[in-house]
Amino acid sequence: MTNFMIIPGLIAKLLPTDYVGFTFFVGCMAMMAASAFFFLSLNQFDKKWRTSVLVSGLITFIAAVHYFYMRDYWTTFQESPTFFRYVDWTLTVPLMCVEFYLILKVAGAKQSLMWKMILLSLVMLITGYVGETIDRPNAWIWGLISGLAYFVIVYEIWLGQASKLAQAAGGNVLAAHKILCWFVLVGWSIYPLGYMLGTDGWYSGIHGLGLNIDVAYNLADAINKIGFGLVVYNLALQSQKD
Ligand SMILES: *C/C=C(C)/C=C/C=C(C)/C=C/C1=C(C)CCCC1(C)C
Repeated sequence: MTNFMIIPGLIAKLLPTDYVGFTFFVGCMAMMAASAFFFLSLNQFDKKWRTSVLVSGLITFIAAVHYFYMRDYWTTFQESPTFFRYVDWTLTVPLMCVEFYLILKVAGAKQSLMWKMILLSLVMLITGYVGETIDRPNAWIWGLISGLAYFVIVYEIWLGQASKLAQAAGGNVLAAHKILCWFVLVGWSIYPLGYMLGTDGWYSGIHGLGLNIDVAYNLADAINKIGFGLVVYNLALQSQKD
């Protein structure tokens, strides 16, 4: 490949034509800036909301650390850093499930709801990882199982117990819950699309679109981690005013 150069002991060169590397680079910056924003805003919130905003910051911070590593991995090897991608998600997606629980606590959400969502998210991610790495020939089957777990999460927050709690809470909490539901339905759906771009199956026809799996994942991460965090931040801000 002509796209990179390794000079031992020095940093790898990121070329302007390397658009995958560029999205990793911008991802580092965006996750870092968002973390600073959430952490530095903590003092303005009272106890009740501080944990939620703190978790928003932890999500983008954990992602930032992974992005710095993934950026270097990509510039050095020109290979998808799949393992660390999934390490990142395995830490941050359960934290997003915790966010749902935290904001619904006002309506009496139980920890069992949180654990159920965490378990579903782990099933979704572990089966996805198996399909992308260990058992690639059966990627579509693993993707399907992963997709089912994703579907149950979507059901839970849109129509299940979580949605009923949001209705009961009403006001700002209901409004924020609705937006988070859209993030999960639309924003998270970019991931299965990325998966199909990076694995073979009945859907391989979309490989011709010229999109790249890492660009899809990087874009989705920025939207979902920072956007999701901002919704929680805004909820804390609005609720403090009333
Ligand atoms: C910050 C990271 C987030 C919000 C990651 C979310 C990841 C997903 C929703 C992944 C879903 C997948 C499927 C639904 C099927 C194919 C395999 C996955 C793991 C890419």
